[in-house]
Formats: sequence, structure tokens, C-alpha cells
Amino acid sequence: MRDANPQPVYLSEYQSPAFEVEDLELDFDLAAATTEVTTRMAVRRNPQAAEPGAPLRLYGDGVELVSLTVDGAEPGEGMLEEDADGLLLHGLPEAARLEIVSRCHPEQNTALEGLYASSGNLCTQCEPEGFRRITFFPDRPDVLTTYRVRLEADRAQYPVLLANGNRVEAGELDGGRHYAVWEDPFLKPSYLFALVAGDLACQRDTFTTMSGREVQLELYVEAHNADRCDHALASLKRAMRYDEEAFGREYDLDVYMIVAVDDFNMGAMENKGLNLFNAKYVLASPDTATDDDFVAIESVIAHEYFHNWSGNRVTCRDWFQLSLKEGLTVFRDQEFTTDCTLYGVKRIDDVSLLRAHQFPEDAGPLAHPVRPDHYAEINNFYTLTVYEKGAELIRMLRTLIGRETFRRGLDVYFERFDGQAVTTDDFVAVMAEVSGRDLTAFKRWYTQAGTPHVTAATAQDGSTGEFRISLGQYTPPTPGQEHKEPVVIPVRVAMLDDDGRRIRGRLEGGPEQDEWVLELDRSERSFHFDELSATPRAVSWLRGFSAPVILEANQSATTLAHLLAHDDDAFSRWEAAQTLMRRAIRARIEDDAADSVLEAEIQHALAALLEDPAIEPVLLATILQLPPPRELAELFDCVDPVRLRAERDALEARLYAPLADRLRERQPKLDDIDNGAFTADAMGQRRLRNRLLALRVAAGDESAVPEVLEQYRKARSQTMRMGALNAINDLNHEARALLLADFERRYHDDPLVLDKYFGLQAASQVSGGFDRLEYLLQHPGFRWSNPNRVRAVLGPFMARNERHFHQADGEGYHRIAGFVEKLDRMNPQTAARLVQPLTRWRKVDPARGEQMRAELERLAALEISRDLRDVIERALA
Ligand code: 0A1
Ligand code: ZN
Repeated sequence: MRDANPQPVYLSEYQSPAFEVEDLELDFDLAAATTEVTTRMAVRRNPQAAEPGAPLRLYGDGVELVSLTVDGAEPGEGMLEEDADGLLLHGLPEAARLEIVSRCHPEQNTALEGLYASSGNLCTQCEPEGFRRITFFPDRPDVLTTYRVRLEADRAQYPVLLANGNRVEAGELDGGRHYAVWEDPFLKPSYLFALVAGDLACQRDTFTTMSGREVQLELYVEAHNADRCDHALASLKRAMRYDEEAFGREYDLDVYMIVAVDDFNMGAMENKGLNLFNAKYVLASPDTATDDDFVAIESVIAHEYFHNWSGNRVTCRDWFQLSLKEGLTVFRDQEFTTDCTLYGVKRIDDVSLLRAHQFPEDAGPLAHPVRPDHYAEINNFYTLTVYEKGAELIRMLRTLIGRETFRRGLDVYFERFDGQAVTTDDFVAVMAEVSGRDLTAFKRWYTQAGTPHVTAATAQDGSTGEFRISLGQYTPPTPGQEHKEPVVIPVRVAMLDDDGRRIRGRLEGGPEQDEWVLELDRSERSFHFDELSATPRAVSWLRGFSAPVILEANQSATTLAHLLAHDDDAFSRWEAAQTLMRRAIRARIEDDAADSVLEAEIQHALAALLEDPAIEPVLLATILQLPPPRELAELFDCVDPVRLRAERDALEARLYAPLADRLRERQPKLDDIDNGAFTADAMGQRRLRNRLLALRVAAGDESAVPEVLEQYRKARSQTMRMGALNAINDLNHEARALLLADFERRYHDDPLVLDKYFGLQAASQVSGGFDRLEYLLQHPGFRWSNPNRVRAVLGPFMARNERHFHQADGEGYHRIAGFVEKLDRMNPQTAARLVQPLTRWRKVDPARGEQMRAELERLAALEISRDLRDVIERALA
């Protein structure tokens, strides 16, 4: 078994593998209790290896070795060494053929890494280091080879046998058994290997690629879910078309398979030609999934599909390069959702996610660069920093070198490195080459952790008419990185006149424009504008959120209201409202008094917005929402989270109570919008109605409660049903109990929908939170072995139930630590994620922080997994 206290791995110690694998054959004799694997491979010394004569490392984790031969013979004396990481083969010749027989135990595998059982089916998860739980192999992403896989199993129990690539053979065997042989002609690393054996229904479709090849699309689900596949299949086809049109990327195999799995640690996995998905990101019907679920499914389907090029055809040299594939693929799926779903506020939703989750990560004890330089457990680096901040770096690169050059760069990147395992430096080097720019300084974004702060100021010279913008930057220290260098920050700006129109002018004698990208590439820099067509009334900063930074621009409330009313950049309008609301909260917390002048100004601006007939419903809905507590907490060095939530809710009530009539008038009619249409307009109208209803309840408008009841009763979609439930979930009212009881009855045997019920109950601020929590954990629909169930209950409890999770006596922390301890024995990866809210102990008031820290100390003293230990040790350091 592997070491629970391992030495960290360092990027600087990377060495290319001692051996290449020329081809690989895997024979699986599949059974849930014990699966026997015969692994045959031809290995050859790597001419690029640093150390000639080095042994061959075969990683293995919990795998039983039955036999091993080298060129048909038992290894000689001293050749085979077993250690904590697996096997070492010493003294191999230049080339050799290995045959290894090994065993593993899928049914006992509750960690859900490697080969495991889920709802009676067998499936795999190999990224990042799961393959070594299946067999002994050089399980590292820079060892690429072709795979031929033979699966044999009981026919009745496992009628469907799938692996990567194309099925080349299948047949019946004696004793009720059958087999299938799969060949994947593309070189791939072991983390992209997958197999599935199970009793699954298949929904089929086809896609004709841009060169006219027909691809079979196959979606495998449990038979009772066959009617919830349409959206996933339609999304897949949209994604395939988009990748051709927007990125020139065509699919390469003849079949593309997706399998929905009930027990899955993450969202989904891009195994070559055989994606495995958490069922949550596949199954949807208007009755069971909300609009947000539909959008999430579409984006995860697209994400995994896009990996076929950004990740599979061109893969990562080592796990430090994870963002090479993840940042780029998230960027690609964000573009897809923006362009295809025409979801008007996609950028704002992405920025909200970044601010509420990645910024705190980057400011806390787990902060790490987008390309980390060391890790103790790679499972813990599937983070918002690697994924979401990584995508922001790609976006900034495109902003800096221009859309067309960037697109050309992507073509060069895919063509040059096809079939190879490369680094983020290789990616940036291509972009430097095609643009002719020196991007050395830009690369600091990859190596430096922490969110930069950007200060912005303006000055106008009355006599010359010259307008100056001064920008500065500063990145606070993060663990292990005291001193930070300036990074290259593209700040997109425009200036608005008194009527809210964009002003034209010249930047430093350049061409006349009405929008500029200012490159802040040092600690401080000034930019001079002349010949402005009018005097700027407001500067629209960081348009489209052009860089993942915290902007400090010190704009007056009137300037912000001007931007909110007129800016043609949706992000900037939303940001103006967010800035005003953040300021109001800050005043309340820091000065212990409401800034009534400011609040009146905000209310005035919101009232005007509610009367603006031109604003898109989805944007209106999004602007009206106050920043979430999680994001507000970042405004303070440390804060009492219960008070922060209460102040936020109180501000919401103060702002919206006088606007209750306008909120009601602006509400779209249920019958007009609850039509099952998955269009941007229909989703926007539904978002608006649900938001307005929730705001009315929050503002104490009693007439809203009967409307909530009516909406729930009449709803034909899950979006409107959940809209009603969300609106009253924090209200201690019998209507809440009534509706939740109905929901539970209705969906008690539908796990994915029941998760929504779990989430509502766990997040509710209504008193009795610990009794509810206990009730949920004892619920017949709850299982500790299923990550979706665990996350559905404990996630919202920690993220949104401040009152109970942060209860002053520490009860919430104590319970969570107990659950983490229990879960860690089954599923370390999920336990290491679950513990993360406790790691923010320095950001809450000292009395609470001390209790959180004590729980971490208690866990650290136990025998815990390497995943959990890594997180806890960094949190306590
Ligand atoms: N590569 C997948 C994410 C993923 C990572 C790890 C997993 O198990 C440990 C599973 C999935 C993606 O980006 O979608
Ligand atoms: Zn991914």
C-alpha cells in the first residue's frame, strides 16, 4: 500500500521515463469480487532518459501480483523489487516483453479510483493515478501507447462490455460468459483508459463530421433513465459542431460513447472515446432538472468532448501541467456556452464562481499557482485555480495577442504537439511565436499564486484636455511565496459621457478608438489619452472582466449608478451594482451603522433598473442579486460569518422592501414562461421570475407567500418548483414545511431530484438545523458511499447554512469533522474536499477560528488518508 506520509513531488525533479511502452494488451477477467488482469507490454529504453540503465518503474497501488515474466521467463535474482509505490525492474535489456498477472477487488473499492462497482455495474476512473490500482504499469501521463483490451465477463450480469476505441471482436463463451475486444489506435496515457461492464440501455444518435464521416453516438444509462437522455445527446451534437466551427477540431474515432454512473467522485471524465459521467451531468427532463442543471449538463458534455483535442490528442507531460488541458478546456467550454446557448450572463456567472470560490482559495492556506511546483497528493490539485483561473489565463492571452492570432496559435499548438505530452511553457511558446510577442513576463501568471490587486485612478488636465489613467498592481504573499513580481494585466477600458455613450479618443497618439486594452506590465503605469470626444463622466473598468484581479477604483456612488444605468458591457453594469452593495455591507460591518445615503442611492438605481424596459430579463435578475456571503467575506481580514450573513440579508430586506410593488409588477407570468423551452429568452424569464419572487419574500412582502404556494402547485417544470422552494427556504412558515414534505414524497425514489431536497433542508436557516441534518443522514435515500448524496447534504450545510455550520459553540465544526473522519475511511478524495471549509479558520473571528483549528488538529492526530493529511497539514502550517 502506498505511503500515507509521502515525500512531496517537485516539478524541478522531473525526469523523462526510463522506458517507452511500445504497445499494450490488457485482458480482463471481470467479476465484482475479484478481477484478474493480464497485462502484456513491449518496453524499450527511452533514448532521452536521463539515467542510462535505470530500472523500469511499474506503479501499483493495492494490486496483488500473481505472476510476472520478462521475455517469457521469471525475473532473475535481484531483478524484481517491490516497494511502497509498486514494482521496480532492474537490469532490463534494451527492449523486452513483459507479462504480468494481477488481481484487484472492485466491490471493495469505495474510493472510486481504479476499477470499482457502482449500482451493480463495473467501471473505472484512472485520472490522475487510478490506473495503478488496476494493474502494474508506468502510470504517468508522458508514457503514451496503443491499447488492445479484451473484456470477459458473465453475460447475464454484464451484457454490455465497453472500452476505448473501436470494438473489433465479440463473442459468446461457455458457462454463460462472453467477451469483447477493443482497440484504440490513438496513443494515449494510462489516465485516459476506461472500461465499463454492466446492464445498461443505449440511446443512439449519429453525427456527420465536417469531412463527411459518420460517427455513432452512444449514451449508456440504466434502463429506467432512458427517457432523460435527449438533452445530453443534443448537447453533444452541438458541442461537436461547435468545435469544428469555432476551433476547426474534428472528431477522430467512429464511435463516441458516454456512460452515466451513479457513484462518481467528480463531474465527468474524458477517457478516449468512452467518457464516464456522474449521472447528475447526463440525466435531465424538464420535470426533474432545472434550467441551471440543463446549462451545467450542456457545459460538462462539451467540456469532456473538447478534451478530445485539448487533453487527449495533446496531453500533459506531468501533473504539474494539469492546467494545460484543464484551463484550456474550461476556456473552450465557456466560449461554447456563451456562443451557443446565448446565455446572456454566462460571463457574469463565471466571474461570480471565480470570486466566490477561486479568490478565497488563492487567498487562503491552500493557495497554489496555476502550475504548481510541488505537491504531496495530486488528487488535491483538481482545483478552481487550475481550472477556472487557468481558463482566465487563456482568455488574457487571447486578449493580449488578438482573437485571430490566438486562433492561429491554437491550430499550430494542436498540429505540432499531436500525439505528444507537453507543458504549459510549450503552449505559451506557440502563442509567443505566432504573435511575435515576448510572453516571458506573462508566464508569471502560471507560477505565482494569489490574486493581484489593481489600483486605478484618473486625472484630467483642464488646460490641455489630456486625460490620464494611472494603474498600479500588488499581489499579497501566499504560502511559500512571500515576494511577488508584477504580472501582465490586460485592463479593458472605455469612457462614458453624460448620456452614457462611449467617448472616442486616442491613446498615446494611437488610432481613434472607443475602447482600449491597457497593458499593466509593471508595478505602476500611466496612460495618456488625447482628443477625447467628450469629458468622461465614468470610466468603465476591466470590461468583460478582462483579468482575474481585484480592482480598487474608488468610484463615487453616482459614477457607479451611471455605469449601472448606461454601460453597454453587461459585466460592467453588474459590477457597478455589486460594488455599491459591497460598499453598503462594508459600512454596516466596519462602522456598525448603515450608510443610509448610500443605501438610498442604491435603491434609487435599482428602482430605475426595474423600470428600464430595455434591459434583458436575465441580466436584470442577475444584477438584482446581492453578492454571496462567501464572496463578501473576502472584504475582511476576518469576520463573524453569522453576522455577515445576517447583515447581508438585512441589507437585502432594507433595499427591496420599498420596491416590493415594482418587483411584483416586473414578474413575468408563470403561464407565459413555464413552457419547457430551453432557449436563452425562456430561461432568462424564468430566472427573473424566481429571483423577484425570492426578493419579495426576503423583503417581507407577505403577499408573495401565497404566490410561492401557487407557483409550486402549478409548476410544470423543476425550474419553477425549485424557484418556489428556494424563495421560502429560509422562512419559518408552515408553507415551507408543506411544500418540502410534498417534494420529498414526490421524489423519494429519484436520487438526483431527492438531492435537491437534501440541499434545501441542509441549507435552511430555519432553526433546528442539526435535527434536520440528522434526519437527512438517516434518510432511506442517503448513502455515505455515494459522493452526490454526501455533497448534496454537507455541501449546502457548510456553504449556505451559516447559522448552524458556524454556530458559536462549535457544534457545526465538530459534526463536520466527525463526518470527514468517517468518510475518509471510504473515500479519501471526497473527504479531502469536504474538509476544505474548515481550512478557512483564519478568515473567521478568532473564537470560531480556534474551534475550527482544533477540529483540524484532532483529525491530524488520527490515522487518516494521504489526501486528507495533505489538505490538513497545509491548512495548519
Ligand atoms: N479530467 C476530468 C476531471 C476529473 C479528474 C479527476 C477525476 O477523478 C479523480 C475524475 C475527473 C475533467 O476535467 O472533466
Ligand atoms: Zn477537464
